[in-house]
Amino acid sequence: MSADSDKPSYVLRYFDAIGYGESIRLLLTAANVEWTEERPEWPREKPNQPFGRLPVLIEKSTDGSPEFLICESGSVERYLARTYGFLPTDLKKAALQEQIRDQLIDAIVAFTGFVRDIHDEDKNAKLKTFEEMLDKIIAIQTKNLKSNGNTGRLFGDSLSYADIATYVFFKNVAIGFVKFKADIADYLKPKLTPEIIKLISTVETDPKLAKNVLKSGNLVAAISA
Ligand SMILES: N[C@@H](CCC(=O)N[C@@H](CS)C(=O)NCC(=O)O)C(=O)O
Repeated sequence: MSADSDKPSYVLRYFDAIGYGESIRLLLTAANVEWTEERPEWPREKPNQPFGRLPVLIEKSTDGSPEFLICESGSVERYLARTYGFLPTDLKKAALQEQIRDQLIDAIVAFTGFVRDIHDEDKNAKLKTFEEMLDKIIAIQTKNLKSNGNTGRLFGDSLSYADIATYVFFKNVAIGFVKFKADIADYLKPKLTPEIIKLISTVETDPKLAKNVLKSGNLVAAISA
């Protein structure tokens, strides 16, 4: 399916990692817009970014209006999700999806604390915090998936922002975090419920995402191996 030429095109500036870039990649893919990726030389390019960090998204319109630059992954994701219909226009319904993403990011930040801490005692305490958050996330998401009829979707019957954010969270944990904690997938796998496994497989096989979803790794394979 070719991208629509009346839609803006995009450049995503990010590192070669799942991290905070993958939900943006998948939203751009699902939106069926033209986009490319740029890997700035780091840290040389750091001072040239709006907030000094990545990701940064550049939107190029088709009507000659100036480029629109936006950073902070959550803001970028919501901008795209709202623009291309992966978040509902109803503010309350949208907030229910946004809260899911924010809880997931808290767990990512907790894991980053574990990675950065060099003191064993603190390090283990941070890992425990991450693990507790992970348990909570799995329990909440499983309940949400059950109340949506166990269809592999968190809301309604089509791909949503919350589905993408949740899929990317588990991709970060099972594939992205391996280089910091080699046994993380073994730790995660027994905790995953059938409802979450179904969400992962539903997102990974969604035709809208087919072009790019496997480039950062096959999550279904990673959690079933
Ligand atoms: N709150 C920011 C965090 C962004 C962030 O931590 N970016 C990291 C990469 S994942 C970065 O740019 N690191 C390089 C640096 O800080 O110099 C967001 O959500 O976009």
